[in-house]
Amino acid sequence: CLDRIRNKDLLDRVCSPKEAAMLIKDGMNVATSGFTPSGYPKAVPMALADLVKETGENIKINLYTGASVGEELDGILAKNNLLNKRLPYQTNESLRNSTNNGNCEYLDMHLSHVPHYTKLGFLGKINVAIIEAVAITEEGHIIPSTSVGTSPTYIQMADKIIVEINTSQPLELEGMADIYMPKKPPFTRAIPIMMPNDRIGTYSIPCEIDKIAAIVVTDIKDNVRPLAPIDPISEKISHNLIEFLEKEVESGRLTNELLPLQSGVGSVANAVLAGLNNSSFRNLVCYTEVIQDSMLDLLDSGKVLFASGTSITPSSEGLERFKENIKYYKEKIILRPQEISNHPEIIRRLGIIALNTAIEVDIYGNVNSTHIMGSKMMNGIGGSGDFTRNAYLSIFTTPSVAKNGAISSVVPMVSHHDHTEHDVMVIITEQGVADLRGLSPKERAKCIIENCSHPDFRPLLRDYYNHALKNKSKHTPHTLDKALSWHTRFINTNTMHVD
Ligand code: 0RQ
Repeated sequence: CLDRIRNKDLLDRVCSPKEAAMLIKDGMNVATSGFTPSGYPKAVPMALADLVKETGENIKINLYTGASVGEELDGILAKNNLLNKRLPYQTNESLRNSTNNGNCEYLDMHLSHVPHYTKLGFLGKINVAIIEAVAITEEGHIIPSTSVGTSPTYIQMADKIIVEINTSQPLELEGMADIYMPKKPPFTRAIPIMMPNDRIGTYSIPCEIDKIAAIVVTDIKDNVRPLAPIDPISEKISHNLIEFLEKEVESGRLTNELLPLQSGVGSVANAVLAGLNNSSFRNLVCYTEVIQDSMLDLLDSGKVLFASGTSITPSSEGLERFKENIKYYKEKIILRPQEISNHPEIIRRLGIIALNTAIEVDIYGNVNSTHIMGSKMMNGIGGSGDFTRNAYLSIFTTPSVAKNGAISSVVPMVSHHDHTEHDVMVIITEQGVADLRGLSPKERAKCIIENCSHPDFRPLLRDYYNHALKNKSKHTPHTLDKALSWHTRFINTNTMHVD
């Protein structure tokens, strides 16, 4: 154990998950490590749920994480009704249900805002932080596992820290993280990342040793999410994206090496990245949040030379591959705090190509990435807003229809706004590409309808637009009582098609 807990004085703080869970009380703000089911604590939250079952105590906490975490944290706590509030991003079905049926408040935040809000005290005091680690150093500093997320800030701001040493996470992860913590605003200094592979910090997260209240040793593996197999629609989207980027190269606006790439989460994003492997682009670099399977493939093939992110979250097979070749990947991957991976200053400076997925887009280029039919939360905005607004080139992909063709992903007006028309440069579906740069609202509407909508819905979209054009105000033509009628039609009849 001494290779994992390197300060002998800390050994007497090793305890059972149950003893550690007893530090968590009703009403506390509990912050954890974890970013996309990766590197999140598992033993202590499960013990907390057991403890509550055993004692019948009424405990509800506010849970702050880096981003989505797995079943052993979000799932177990949501199922046992232990969550009062949750932020900033999630992908867990039980938590999604709990949020949508009103049992748990959910605050969907830009991921770069989380460390910022925490430092400034906007989220209240952090009573306890639970952090998964591969080891604690002699000084009491924490070596994170497969994600860094908001852990540095949570550790800095928490009253007490519970460390979960996870022995299923290889010790060789040490050296992959680059921990740099900007000073509290206002009047902060420039963050000295000039190139995506710049290292500017330390391998471990600074931690006041006396704040470590409990250490739990576990070997529970991350409950990584399976990715859907790449389907023909995603392949076509990927093909359209590559063709668009090739035209950018031809026009001289990009070179064959493109620019640092950011890619979002989910099956479509994974397929889009996978397509790059067969493209003519070379020597690519990624400055992103999440490193999924397709990124490992790109690193293996040499197509991508280097990737900076805040978490590694491959499928279970991908995770085994990662662990087997960890020495190789350590030279090619840097994990940064999400404060740095998602920082607007760096995204703008590096000139990033941001690739994210929409749930729906509207004819003027507004994007909804989070809500189904305006009210039902899917996952959350994650880092897509951080990257989109500050990108060199912001691109959204989506299949043109959802739910077996019953729903058009191109609608007159989005039922929820995440990314506004001001931030969205390019929309790509399997039907084609809408390049919105420099276009006015009316020009955008024609471009999106004609290039991106599904032929089954295109005449209806043209009808909507032409009808709206007859109104007095012609800058962004809308007929307000019809703008959301496609959604209400779906809610009432299970389809957006008109009889
Ligand atoms: O639901 O599984 O119940 O059928 O939405 O859709 O097509 O499987 O796509 O897995 O790529 O996820 C936007 C949700 C896409 C994801 C989103 C339904 C569809 C299905 C999922 P079912 P697909 P994906 C970096 C950036 C926001 C955060 C982000 C996401 C389900 O990419 O969460 O980008 N993005 N972060 O049926 C009704 C529509 C629909 C629809 C799809 N128009 N209407 N339902 N669906 N379109 C990462 C981080 O920040 C951590």
